[in-house]
Amino acid sequence: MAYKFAAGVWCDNPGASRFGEATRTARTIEERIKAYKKLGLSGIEAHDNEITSKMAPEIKKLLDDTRMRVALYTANFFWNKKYTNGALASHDAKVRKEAVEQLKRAIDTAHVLEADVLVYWNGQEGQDVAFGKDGVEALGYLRDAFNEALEYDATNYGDKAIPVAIEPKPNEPRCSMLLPTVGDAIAFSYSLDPRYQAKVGVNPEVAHSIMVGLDYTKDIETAFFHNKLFHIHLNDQEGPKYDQDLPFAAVNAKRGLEIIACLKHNGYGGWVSFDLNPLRTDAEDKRNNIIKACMANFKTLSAIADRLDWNKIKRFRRAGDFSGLDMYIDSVLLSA
Ligand code: GCO
Ligand code: MN
Repeated sequence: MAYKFAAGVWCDNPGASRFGEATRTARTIEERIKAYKKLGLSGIEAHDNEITSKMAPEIKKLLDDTRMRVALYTANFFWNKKYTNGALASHDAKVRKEAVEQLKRAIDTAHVLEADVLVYWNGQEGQDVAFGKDGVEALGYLRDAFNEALEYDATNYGDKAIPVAIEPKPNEPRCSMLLPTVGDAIAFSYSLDPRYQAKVGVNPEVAHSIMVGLDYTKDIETAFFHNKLFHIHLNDQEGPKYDQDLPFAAVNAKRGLEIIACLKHNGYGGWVSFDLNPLRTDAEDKRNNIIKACMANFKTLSAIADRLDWNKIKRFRRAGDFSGLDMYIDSVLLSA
């Protein structure tokens, strides 16, 4: 099966962080699109401050010429200081109104770019200190904002209304974030106007599940069960710590194999998309190594997943022989 690979344009960055200045030059969006094409990606992802509404028609032309697509488009609700204490779910009605307007403009631009999914990442929605926010109130604001944006899309674009995927994250940048897990995001989707509930799914990210000790495969299985796996952000993470955005399966190959096997087993037909942060030590000519690593790991593990004998796996499961199962999986993985 041929997979469509995509990566965020933010994954090719100059390497500046809270703790150190840039170690690489900054590339234009056009340069990044061309570089991604060369790497073998067929999709890009972007925020509304990376591909603005003004840039969109030109960028769309370049994408068409290079036979690339926008896999994901999203409103940036975390960078601007007006969103320091939240955007769509802010306690401040003026901020919420501005955020909803920004979301409607992002929907318009997503249509110009013919993006496949509109993602909502929970960014600055949350609190840093005890008693910091009334979560019930905040979820209500978020629900109202979603309903307004979904209504806008349905009214203006009818059948072409774009699917929305919520990307949950438990913490970072806030200490406790609203919609921390895949389960929370799916439950939230059922609080929306029933006319639009089927339009809203999830975009689970490997690192975001591992950060709080959750199992990514269980998260995507839950999303499959609810028909809500609209998109995926693959990467890896070394247990509960800050969000690392490491190459997919670079830390845990067996879990990577399980993720791919789960995607295949459940007939996932969407984008295989990577959300990454290249190491600051990667110099100019190594800046896209992390994307290469993801594609190589995915392809290698995908070939191994095809060699798995599902009848055998089911027999081990039925017999409750989980050490036998683990030895079988190791034998397929490690003899590859
Ligand atoms: C993170 C998030 C973001 C989002 C992106 C798209 O850094 O924790 O993963 O990278 O995926 O902003 O909404
Ligand atoms: Mn992500």
